[in-house]
Amino acid sequence: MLLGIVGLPNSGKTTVFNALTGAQIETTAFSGAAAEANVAMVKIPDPRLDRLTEHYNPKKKTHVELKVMDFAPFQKGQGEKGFPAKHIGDLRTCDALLLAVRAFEDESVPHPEDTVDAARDLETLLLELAMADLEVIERRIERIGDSWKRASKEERVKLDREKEFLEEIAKVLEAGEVIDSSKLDDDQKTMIRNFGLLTLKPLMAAINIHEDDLGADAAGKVRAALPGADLPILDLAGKIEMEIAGLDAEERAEFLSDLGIAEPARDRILRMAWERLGLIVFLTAGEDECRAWAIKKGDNAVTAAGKIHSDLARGFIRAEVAAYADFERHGNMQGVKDEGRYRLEGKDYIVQDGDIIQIRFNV
Ligand SMILES: Nc1nc2c(ncn2[C@@H]2O[C@H](COP(=O)(O)OP(=O)(O)OP(=O)(O)O)[C@@H](O)[C@H]2O)c(=O)[nH]1
Ligand SMILES: [Mg+2]
Repeated sequence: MLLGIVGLPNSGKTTVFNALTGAQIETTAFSGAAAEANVAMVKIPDPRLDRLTEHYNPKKKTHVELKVMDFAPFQKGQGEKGFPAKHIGDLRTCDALLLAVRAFEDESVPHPEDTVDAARDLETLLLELAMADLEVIERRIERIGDSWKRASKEERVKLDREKEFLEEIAKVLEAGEVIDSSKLDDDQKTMIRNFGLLTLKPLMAAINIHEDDLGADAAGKVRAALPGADLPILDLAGKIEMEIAGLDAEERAEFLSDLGIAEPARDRILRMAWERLGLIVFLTAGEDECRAWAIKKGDNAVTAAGKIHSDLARGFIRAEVAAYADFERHGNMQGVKDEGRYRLEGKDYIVQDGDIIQIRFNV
């Protein structure tokens, strides 16, 4: 899973990236459009995995990992061109985007619009994404025109249908609106699957506030100012959160309570991303390895098996399943079995968040 951080120059993208990943990339007031994208892996914290690891004492403990990329800034009003060409490919492969928006006042940090207005900037950013998508759609429409001339009668029918659909989408984007993917049929989804459209990705916004504004509900204000924007919004004091991310656990707890921050932004952002991506976690546990795995909500046992190894999906017989809550209540697996709650499930079983799974297979 790849989460991309995008935003206008000096909005605090790298600051948020550091807060999220614990990296210590330099942040500067000189927005450098030529900068390389920063990349880091984040281990998703999971108390259930910790508990299983304590119990089984395995050789290896493996968290679910999220890859995070901090991109160079969007330049306003330029669509794809406003974005370094070498990054656009990576940006289009992101599974979700975190839009970093500046709300902190600081005279030493220039703002491309000279004034700080988080709602305005978020709106700008959403428009930039739509413009970048529009370019992709228009390029494709042009190419359809070229192919049409050389196409057979049958192919033309197909191309016409595609063109008609893309023109519809272009209209939506031109109006600055978001494509509602829930209204697309499978055929339409297939047509645009490979475009990596930014506005179709799960989007989230992180409003970067000054620490003095903690508790002033900056996110709520942005939400109220943009009633049409359909994305989760949270706020964080980026600069402080970046410092917090560099502390060890004990110092961190103390620091957080001094500031009255209930939960580090890193955890809040990860949870938001998690929900937005529609992911759940299942666990495997044993003396070799305890591991957390991510799958989509609604995936079945065979898909889960395939995550672990393709052989397990191919030769799938049954999944042995225990709910984590049952394991926790008993403190061991034997208790779960004695209670008759250790289950055998078939291929169609829909995996639940926190399931501890062992696959029986035969290849
Ligand atoms: N006061 C204050 N300054 C911040 C905060 N977040 C970021 N800054 C400052 O704003 C400047 C830009 O921060 P970055 O995180 O580098 O912003 P960016 O969006 O990555 O910038 P570019 O990638 O260059 O566009 C730096 O000088 C930061 O110290 C904040 O929450 N409060
Ligand atoms: Mg940066």
